[in-house]
Amino acid sequence: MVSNLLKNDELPEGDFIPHTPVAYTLEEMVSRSEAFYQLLQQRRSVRHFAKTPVPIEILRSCIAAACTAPSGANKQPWTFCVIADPVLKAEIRRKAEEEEYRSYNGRMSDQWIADLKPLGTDPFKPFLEDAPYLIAVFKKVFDEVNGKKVPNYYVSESVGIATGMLLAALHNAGLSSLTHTPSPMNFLAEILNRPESEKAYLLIPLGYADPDAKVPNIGRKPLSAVSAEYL
Ligand code: IYR
Repeated sequence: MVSNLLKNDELPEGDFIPHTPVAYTLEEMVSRSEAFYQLLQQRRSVRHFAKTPVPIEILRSCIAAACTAPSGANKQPWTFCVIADPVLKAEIRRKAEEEEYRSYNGRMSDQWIADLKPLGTDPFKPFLEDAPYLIAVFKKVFDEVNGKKVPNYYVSESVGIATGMLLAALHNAGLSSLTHTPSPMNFLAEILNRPESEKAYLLIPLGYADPDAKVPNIGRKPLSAVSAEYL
């Protein structure tokens, strides 16, 4: 009932601070937006990694960048697990390949398999051991506060945005990555001993691309096909 709603001047007050966004000239805005697009349009999903080590500080900065993402009620409902331990990587590969074998041999539709043909994917996932790091992204369906379950909101949207920002940050740092979706991926929470509140969202192998890495010859849709302007 409308009479139950609080009026604006009755709403509980938060703590507000001034915000001054960085200001650019119009020319700078045009050139920065174009340069950012040029940077991102070079990003590719990579499935062949060099075993060359990557300094952990780079990952920490990229994860920190991802965590600046907006989220429902600012709950920041994500955990980014960084895995370099070869034993854990081998276990993750073994479980992922087990699931993927079933997916490629019956769980995925013929149409799905046909749609994946241009990508050249298969159930074998050596990149899960070759990549120096895996980042397992978990969504926090709820928070645990003093033993109580407190809800989070728009969890998939929030974690999707943060993960997109992570991919952009990794690319910006000069690293290659892959958004890998072994399905189902409940095994990740088990292997990594995550709490009940966390559900696996995505697995991101990353590192330097192998110098001989090849990527599929596929393109992006033109802007006219993916946007509509109502000016
Ligand atoms: N998860 C499988 C299959 C797969 C599905 C989609 I949709 C892709 O864009 C790519 C792969 C795999 O990772 O091989």
